[in-house]
Amino acid sequence: MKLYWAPQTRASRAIWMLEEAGVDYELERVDLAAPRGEELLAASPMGKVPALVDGDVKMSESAAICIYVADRYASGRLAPAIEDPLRGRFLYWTMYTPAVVEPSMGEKFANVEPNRYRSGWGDFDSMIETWEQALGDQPWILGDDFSAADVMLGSSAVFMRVFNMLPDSAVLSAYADRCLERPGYQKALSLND
Ligand SMILES: N[C@@H](CCC(=O)N[C@@H](CS)C(=O)NCC(=O)O)C(=O)O
Repeated sequence: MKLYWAPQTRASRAIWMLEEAGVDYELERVDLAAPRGEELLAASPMGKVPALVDGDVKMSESAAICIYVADRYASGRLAPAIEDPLRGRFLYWTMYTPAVVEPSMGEKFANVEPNRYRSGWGDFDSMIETWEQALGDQPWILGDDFSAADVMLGSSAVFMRVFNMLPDSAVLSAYADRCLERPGYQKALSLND
């Protein structure tokens, strides 16, 4: 399995995910300033990272990669099985990052006036409030068990902290700390240096 990555990008999520799954993988570093090769473009027609090639599987989008790796290599461990009632919550929260967290963060960062009723992602404040309420006092978004959904959400919480966008929230701050304690995330972050 080959992961196309570049330091300081969303590819860290995919590396963290592969580490959690405990699978063997090879990293192919991408120079984001250079033209992309054929294999990367087959996995990611926009030439973005992360992109994954696993035999005949060629794919991109960090959330999709997390779900794929969890289902294919750690089902029941990092993703509830299809028939598990927690599956719906798992999918919802894995997709929360690209569908809600990132667009509302982008809007806030760019100082765009939000409209929580018109936008599919609501707005930054309702995004945070919904996330905090869902976590409550449980360690992970599905409860006691860490899952691929936490890779997506945890990396977003840490990213927000780095950009001083993480609000004064004890719940999200403790969550970011818990994520940072995971060896797989530490391994992924160490590649950024
Ligand atoms: N929605 C995608 C976003 C991927 C993305 O934007 N990747 C950036 C790095 S964080 C990239 O490859 N940028 C280089 C480019 O667009 O040329 C995901 O979550 O994987």
